[in-house]
Amino acid sequence: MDERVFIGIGSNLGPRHATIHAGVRDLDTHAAIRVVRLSLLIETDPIGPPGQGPYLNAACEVRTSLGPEGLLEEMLRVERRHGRERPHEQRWGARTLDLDLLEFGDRRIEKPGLIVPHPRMRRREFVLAPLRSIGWRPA
Ligand code: A4P
Ligand code: MG
Repeated sequence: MDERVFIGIGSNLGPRHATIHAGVRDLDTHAAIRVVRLSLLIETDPIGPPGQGPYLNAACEVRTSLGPEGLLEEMLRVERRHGRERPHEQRWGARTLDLDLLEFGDRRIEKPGLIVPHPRMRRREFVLAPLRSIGWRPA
């Protein structure tokens, strides 16, 4: 369980608080994932297409013995379990639960389905504000 990982969390559909807490609990329930810190849940204005409600954003720090692909797979599974439906969505549209892999140790990954560190996190206040609340800022 030695890789230090940060995950960005967002929700702007349904019971946002409950969904975020349940999603984090689901991650922690996995035998190879341990959530060590959860940030404040911060309300933010939506960036993207008009007509969506405000987001709750958060971030968590986890330790895992999974590789990056294995962890992403589990994150996508948790999103689906909480009602995330991708085929109907427009880019940056409303979603029940979004889990983004922000950093995975000091690894740099650029594959079609996985880019780490997350390319947009440094310029997004909705990612940075929760991270600040757990005392971490991207390098
Ligand atoms: N993928 C590649 N790299 C990663 C990664 N590091 N972490 C692939 C997670 N997924 C990654 O994801 C699409 C595909 O990206 C995944 O299947 C995975 O294989 P997605 O969740 O459908 O895409 P997304 O999160 O909508 O896209 P993106 O581009 O990561 O979105 P952003 O830039 O994070 O924007 N406004 C507020 N206030 N708060 C928000 O949280 N979020 C977004 C999404 C827009 N506006 C927002 C918020
Ligand atoms: Mg995402």
